[in-house]
Amino acid sequence: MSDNLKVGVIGTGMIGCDHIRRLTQVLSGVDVVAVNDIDAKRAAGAAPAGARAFDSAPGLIAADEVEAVVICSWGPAHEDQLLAAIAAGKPVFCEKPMTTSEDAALKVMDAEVTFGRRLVQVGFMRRFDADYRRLKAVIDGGELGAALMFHSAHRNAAVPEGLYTSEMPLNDTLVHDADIARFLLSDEISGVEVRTPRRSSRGGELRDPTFVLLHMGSGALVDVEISVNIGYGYDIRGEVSCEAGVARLPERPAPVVRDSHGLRRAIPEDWRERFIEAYDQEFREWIVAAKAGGATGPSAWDGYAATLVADAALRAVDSGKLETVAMRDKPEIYN
Ligand code: NAD
Ligand code: ISE
Repeated sequence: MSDNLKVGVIGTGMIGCDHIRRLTQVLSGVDVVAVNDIDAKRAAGAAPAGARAFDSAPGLIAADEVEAVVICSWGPAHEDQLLAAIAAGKPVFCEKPMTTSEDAALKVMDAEVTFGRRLVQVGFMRRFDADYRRLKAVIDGGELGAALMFHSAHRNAAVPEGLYTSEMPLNDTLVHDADIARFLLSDEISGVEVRTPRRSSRGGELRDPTFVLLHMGSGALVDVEISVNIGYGYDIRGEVSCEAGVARLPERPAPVVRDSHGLRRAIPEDWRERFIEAYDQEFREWIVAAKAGGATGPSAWDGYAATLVADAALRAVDSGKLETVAMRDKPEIYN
């Protein structure tokens, strides 16, 4: 009998299929034994050899052959699926955003705290990216002194048709920058301001780009450019200004091309390409933790923090003011 972790994947859209590919073709120690999607045809088409396509997510979560769950459905569906996995005592990897409301995030945390230990890992893959990890090591090393500002740019080439609403740059995209700011600066976010510059004509009615200012507990400031329709590629940038120096993410390795357009390097097309190694590493570490019955890295606490920031950012768009982020006390299982 194989001791591979037997996983069920819920949501077989873009990232669900990409994760099924890495779980079946790239990583070891894991088998995808079950899939589910509200679109049954899509689930059947995505099921790897030997996997069973379930017609309901609760059915997949409860199945005896499923030891751990991977949730890649749309954000609003995550709450019920997470609660079912926790009730079943099964380790669960959930794509971001963990939830789309504070109330839902609190329910997930309460359920996990009642269970008594971590089961939930949230898909903030930047924490597993080697460049971000090295950047954090420089900041934590202390030789640059205290971090004062973090400049983050999060640029998507294009908006997937029908996927984006005006809220999504904040509750779907900003959550990554909020999470990585908390990770890099080892601090919580206490307030959010949002400014909306002149609208790009590329996005039609979409509010794009968006400029966000995150106030950290220490007083450090984080500015975030969210562009979801920039056209030229998927461009993630980050630079931390400290008391005694500045540290930034390196350029991605890519061939340097010289031709009639000049000297240039390719920019990744989308998140799949830019963060391919980070997703692999995130699942490598998750498989080890899930086999031991738990989770590692970004927790439900981190998912809750990001949800609060997205909520505050949405309020800040309307108010034009600094909106406070007030977190509850951190439960012991997240320390
Ligand atoms: P998608 O629309 O391509 O796929 C989502 C799939 O979930 C669809 O097939 C849909 O039918 C299915 N679904 C929706 N509700 C469901 C339910 N209740 N039960 C079962 N299936 C359901 O979207 P996507 O781009 O794959 O995004 C999925 C999730 O992953 C989102 O939360 C998104 O924010 C997140 N995501 C994360 C990253 C990352 O970089 N970490 C990248 C892309 C997407
Ligand atoms: C997508 O859902 C992701 O999570 C990507 O990492 C992010 O860059 C993109 O903006 C989101 O739509």
